[in-house]
Amino acid sequence: MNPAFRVLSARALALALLLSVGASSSLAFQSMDDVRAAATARGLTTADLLAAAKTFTPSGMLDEYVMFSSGGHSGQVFAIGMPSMRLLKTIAVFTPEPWQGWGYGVGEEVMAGGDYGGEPVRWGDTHHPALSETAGDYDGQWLFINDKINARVGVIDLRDFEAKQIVKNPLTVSDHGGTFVTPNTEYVIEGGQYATPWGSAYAPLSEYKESYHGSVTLWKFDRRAGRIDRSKSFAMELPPYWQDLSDAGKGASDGWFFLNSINTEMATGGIESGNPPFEAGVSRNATDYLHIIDWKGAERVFQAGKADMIEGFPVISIKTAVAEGLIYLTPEPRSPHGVDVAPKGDFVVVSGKLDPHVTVYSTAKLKKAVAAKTFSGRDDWGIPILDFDAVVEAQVEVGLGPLHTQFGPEGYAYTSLFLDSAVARWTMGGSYGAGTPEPDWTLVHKTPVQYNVGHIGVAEGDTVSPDGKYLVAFNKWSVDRFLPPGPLLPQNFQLIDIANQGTSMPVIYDMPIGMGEPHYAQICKADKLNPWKVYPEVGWDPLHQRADLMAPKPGMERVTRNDEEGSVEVFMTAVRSHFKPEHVAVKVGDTITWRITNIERAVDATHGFAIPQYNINLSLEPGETATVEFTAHTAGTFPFYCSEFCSALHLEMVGYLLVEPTE
Ligand code: K7E
Ligand code: RUQ
Ligand code: CUA
Repeated sequence: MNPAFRVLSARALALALLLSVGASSSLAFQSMDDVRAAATARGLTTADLLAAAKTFTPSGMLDEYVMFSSGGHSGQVFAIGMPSMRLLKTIAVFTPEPWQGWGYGVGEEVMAGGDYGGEPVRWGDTHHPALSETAGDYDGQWLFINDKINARVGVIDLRDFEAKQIVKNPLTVSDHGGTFVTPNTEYVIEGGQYATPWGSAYAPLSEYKESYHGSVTLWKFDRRAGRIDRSKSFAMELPPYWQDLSDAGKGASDGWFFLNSINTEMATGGIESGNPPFEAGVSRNATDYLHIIDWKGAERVFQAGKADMIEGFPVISIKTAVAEGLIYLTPEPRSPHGVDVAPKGDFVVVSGKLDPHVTVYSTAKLKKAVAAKTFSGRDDWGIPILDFDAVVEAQVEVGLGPLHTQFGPEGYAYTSLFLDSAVARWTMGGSYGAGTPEPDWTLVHKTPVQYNVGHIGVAEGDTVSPDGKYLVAFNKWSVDRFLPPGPLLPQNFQLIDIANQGTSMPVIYDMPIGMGEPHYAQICKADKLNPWKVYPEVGWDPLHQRADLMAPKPGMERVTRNDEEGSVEVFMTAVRSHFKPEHVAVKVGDTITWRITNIERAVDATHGFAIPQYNINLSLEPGETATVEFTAHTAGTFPFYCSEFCSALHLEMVGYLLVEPTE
């Protein structure tokens, strides 16, 4: 064959290919020149384009991670895809959420578990989500979240991303240490915070030392039931030191957990009490106490019946804990905040807002000091204080206002610096030292963030095997990062690329989280999660996660009235695009039990069910059944309708509730 012809035909082929691609998509004619032109028009730099390439997630592409963020005083939890930083779902927990039907027909039963006399509390202040773990690694099954303002714990089932249980702490009204879980989710731990008398009863502040208590509660999690088992849960009394953040040991420190404290001064005031101003009062001492607690020992002591009943709840007294060797203290830099256990459990990192160092305790040294009784003294409750120098491995100067630490896979640790508005990367030593090119226990780099960072989260960053790759800075202030939606500005979640070693750690995305004030988040590999796309069967009861035998099914729709009792039962189905039955006639004063099933099997075919004036709005996902009970208190004509746009005939998905006056 003539070589020239061969060249020509290859060219012709390429041209034909180009044209055929071009015919189906104009993208074939886009080039890097177009990218450059678009970037220039918007003033984007090469670094911006690189950040976009690392985060931009085209339609249909799925995220690699799901971040579960606390929702702060929204009372909820946010599920956010990473690296796209797209909000996937607000998970309703402590606060009603109409688009999920939470608190408007369903959800009340879960929320009622957190009521404790007085008016039902219908919001929460969520701080620390904790994913369930197996062998110290996220298993993608459950999520726990504390409510700091009322001392409650929520349990979320990750099969459907819905809250299933709320438990109220009987001992206190204030929690902050947790939730976090032990390495096999044996316990969900909730450390109290601001000390109160037991049960938050009244006692004057002058009786602070005698009558006010700290505590930590170990909620037993029953994985099979998917619920906290209150009957197997217990608490430990602690001094009224305002315990703060906490973390469970793992690996080398399995069987222990660590809690810090911010007010060993036991200051409760205040100008009125003649003390120095409050803030100075609680941070007068040079150090506070890290609490080191043997939970496996505490479990044995509890099971041996050595707990006292307080507010109907078993509590191991400090006296018993000291006698049984369950609790130790050691000094920690003043105004400490975060305490975080390294992946192998061999180091415990504490940072104090008023000290520019992170303080690294060695598990081996802690154990040795406990065994050798290397005590520097005892506190007022007789708790042994381990000598600081005997248990500290290193102190690393990282910057101003260190708060929280997370870990990477290769031996880097990351600490948020509130006052510096930066995230520090530093190297660990010991068995991690070989993983990083820099010397052990040294600051490597600081990335500025915008602004006032609180927690940080690294992908799987507090498990036994951190992924690294991404770090998110949960910034308290955003100031100038977004268009101002009035004076209440959103918090700023900043995604940082930590895939490279050394000093490369750029911010690659900003996400305004315009709801609540998130604190901590845990970041789970998406392939560990395996949520249902539709409920397993038609007639599924999500609260109990089983088929409901009473669920209305096609062919058995009806309205039955018991004249004697004045009760009405409705069996209704919902399917595109009608409710059946469409008319429900009752009389004023009737008690109504309204059962409704979404009989759809198609993914995403959700129907709503809303009744005006009766404060009812359900979200019925495919297969879901729900039961609402109410009294027909108001006579009138009430068109109920589907509140989810489900089909072309969605607006026609309607019916009438007729409530006939009795006289
Ligand atoms: Cu975990 Cu915000 Cu509750 Cu630190 S706290 S910042
Ligand atoms: S109608 S498709 Cu409510 Cu204006 Cu929306
Ligand atoms: Cu069903 Cu809209």
